[in-house]
Amino acid sequence: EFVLPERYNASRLLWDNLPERGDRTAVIHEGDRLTYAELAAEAARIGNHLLSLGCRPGERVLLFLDDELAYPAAIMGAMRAGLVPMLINTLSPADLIRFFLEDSEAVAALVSEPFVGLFSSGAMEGTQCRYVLSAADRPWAEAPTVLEEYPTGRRDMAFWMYSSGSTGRPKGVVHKHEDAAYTAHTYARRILRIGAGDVCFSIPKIFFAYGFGNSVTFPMSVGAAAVLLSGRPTPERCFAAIRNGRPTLLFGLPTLYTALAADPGIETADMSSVRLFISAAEVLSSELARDWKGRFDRPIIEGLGSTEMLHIYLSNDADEQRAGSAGRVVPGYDVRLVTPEGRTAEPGEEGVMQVMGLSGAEFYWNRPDKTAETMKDGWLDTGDRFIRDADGFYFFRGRADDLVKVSGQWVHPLEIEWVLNDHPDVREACVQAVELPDRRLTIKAWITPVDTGSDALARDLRAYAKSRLLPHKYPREIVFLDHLPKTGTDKIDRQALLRMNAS
Ligand code: 3SK
Repeated sequence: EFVLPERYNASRLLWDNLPERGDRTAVIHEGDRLTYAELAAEAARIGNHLLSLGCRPGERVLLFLDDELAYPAAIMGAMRAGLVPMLINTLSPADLIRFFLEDSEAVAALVSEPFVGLFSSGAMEGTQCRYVLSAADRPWAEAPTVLEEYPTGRRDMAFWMYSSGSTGRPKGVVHKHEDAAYTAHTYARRILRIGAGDVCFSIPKIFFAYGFGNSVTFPMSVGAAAVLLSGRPTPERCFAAIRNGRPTLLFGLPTLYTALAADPGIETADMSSVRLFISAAEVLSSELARDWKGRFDRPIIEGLGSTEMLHIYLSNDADEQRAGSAGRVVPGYDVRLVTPEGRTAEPGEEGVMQVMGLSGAEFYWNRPDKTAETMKDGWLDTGDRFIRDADGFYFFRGRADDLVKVSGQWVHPLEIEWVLNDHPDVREACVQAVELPDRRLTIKAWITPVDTGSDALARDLRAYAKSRLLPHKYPREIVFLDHLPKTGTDKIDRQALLRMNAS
């Protein structure tokens, strides 16, 4: 049962460790580590410093931090002071940072050393942001290490993330104090069975809702440790972090597992400490999942979540997995599939997924239009099409809006993508509809080959797609690339490929 007092502040996820677990390791970063007592002291310094600058409860503080020791401290310290931290993607360019500052009216920014140049006084001009604090300088170093908890309610605004969405400007997703505790109670306890002995290592970073749970709130909820990796998560650096940090829970994404599996370092990688591999955000290729299990003797547990729900609400688990499935409903969430006629889909029938659960954001900041479109009567409309099998496993079928008519017939480009991803000569594939000069749509595939691309391989891939799908479902155009472009959260950057195509 999940019960929180009406007066609740999410910083308790950290502070509740102090009576019994203050001496345990909380975070490890490049050879440095902080115990829970040390992390709470640093969090208190940051919260006190922000208050001493004149930041007031309810005001936003923009965190532009890489995964380093200051990140969990800043989140927890700001929330304990009643401030509202915003977790921002550190790949954001200057004009997007300006949009975040203007949209949120953030009064201060905490910034990792490599990004300080993006926050010059000129760049802040005309915004409400009065202070830019460099994490490397630790301007809070002399602040008091005791910070009284601001009396927030469990349903008060606690922290924000921005959801990029497929089109339009990003939307501020406003989370409540109870949301993080709920995701720890549901997914982390029931699916991961996380305990104090666990060591979490999330390659996806903390600014991503997935990484925030994996590296911050999940380990804190039980007094476990988190390994943080700043900078680019190249396979070599990931293997080193695993070797040194000995994680028990390894969190990745399909593209990251693909990169690790393709790297020569995989041959000697020591994964013996890992009890569960976790993947989310995109469909994992069945071939990769099979090869990984064959190599490391443990499965990759696939799940699906969203920034709006804060973490994973559909998941496979250690005991039962279905290849290509996002899993079953995580206990604590309700999921329904709605048909175009507005009824609940039967098993095997496709519908657009809606999800409900206590960790769901209730609105987007300043966006009543998008809030009304997406959040209705407690249900969040995900815009994802799924089917559910008779055993309750959910299978992604594409976005609600990605059906395209090619040569007069409906095609889901993703269906073709999945097939190509299973071809032994394909490392990674992306399939999308593109416009021809005469405005008709055609299907194009961007492929990273295992070896080299050639006309013969392109012919083979077309024949392969035709042999596995209806004959009209094959890519008319195929382009071979060394790498597919990625977004800040390591998903394939589909928009970038479309832009490349148009230019
Ligand atoms: O994309 C996902 O599957 C996801 C998972 C956990 C938390 C947040 C997100 C977006």
